[in-house]
Amino acid sequence: MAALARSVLRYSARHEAAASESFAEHVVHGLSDSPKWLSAKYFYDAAGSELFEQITDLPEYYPTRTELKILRGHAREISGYIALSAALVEFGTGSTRKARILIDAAPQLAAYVPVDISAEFLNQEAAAVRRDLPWLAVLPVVADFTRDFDLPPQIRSRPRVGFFPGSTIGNFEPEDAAEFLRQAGRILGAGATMIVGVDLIKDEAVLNAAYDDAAGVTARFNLNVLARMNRELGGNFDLSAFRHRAFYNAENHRIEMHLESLKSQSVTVAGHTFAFDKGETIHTENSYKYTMESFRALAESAGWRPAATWTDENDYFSIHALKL
Ligand code: AVI
Repeated sequence: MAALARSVLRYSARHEAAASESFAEHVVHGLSDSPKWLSAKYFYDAAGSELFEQITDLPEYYPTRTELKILRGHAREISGYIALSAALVEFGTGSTRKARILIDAAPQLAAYVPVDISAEFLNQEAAAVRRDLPWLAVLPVVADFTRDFDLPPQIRSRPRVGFFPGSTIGNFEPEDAAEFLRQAGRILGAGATMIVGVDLIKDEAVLNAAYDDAAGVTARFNLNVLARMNRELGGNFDLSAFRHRAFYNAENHRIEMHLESLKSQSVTVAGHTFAFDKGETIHTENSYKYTMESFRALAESAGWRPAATWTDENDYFSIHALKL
């Protein structure tokens, strides 16, 4: 598959100030902190997006496959939560594959509004959906879906259904996830429905393997952020002097990804020099896992009423329908 040149914001800023920073400012900010950290949104340059696509096909990475199975197996029931002549608003459309399953099962839909920060990628995807589904009004919106944005005026009088698959919500800190849901509610308006894919807490060995695959694709995905800093910010990271680490932090219900320095070293990037001790890490991602109940409680705290939940036979992944 061709590299997806998408730069979807897949991670909310850990610090409020970080939201408006440039990549260079962000790197200086995160690497000056103790412990060092970077926002996972910087994983997704063209190379990182391509590596993420490869991750979704790995035998160990169950979320994508499992969510697709739940969507296909329950598409008709899920479509029961979609009102007549509604608009489906997808937050952060990395690929339209999942939305198409819903659209196929919900002929009552009148419009599809994919929202993404990458105009080029979004317009390509929108053109393909228009070609395949000529009866559907396809109205792409170029926006950072983690911020406030305006819906197209054409859907002003239509019922709205939000769609946020992939457990991307797990890459937000829980308080940011609640804030995102609150904001999605404000954007979608009274009477809206939201359909959200959420990864579930499970056996730690299954979780650890999903983020540390035998083929080393997730390691390359993580290390790519160092290569990106070298390419874009004149960095001199030696990728062989860092290793990928991923583990489930049971206390905080999250997978943590880190890049661990294999030796004591100094690295220069964005015009600044940073010292690393041997064993010191850069914390690059959190991927929160929920129980069905803990996610429903989070949604309720954000003003949504949990209406239905679907899962797979192993209870690995869940899809929630929420109502405003
Ligand atoms: C995009 N997001 C839902 C992925 C996840 O599972 O948290 C990103 C990822 N990181 C490592 N593997 C996949």
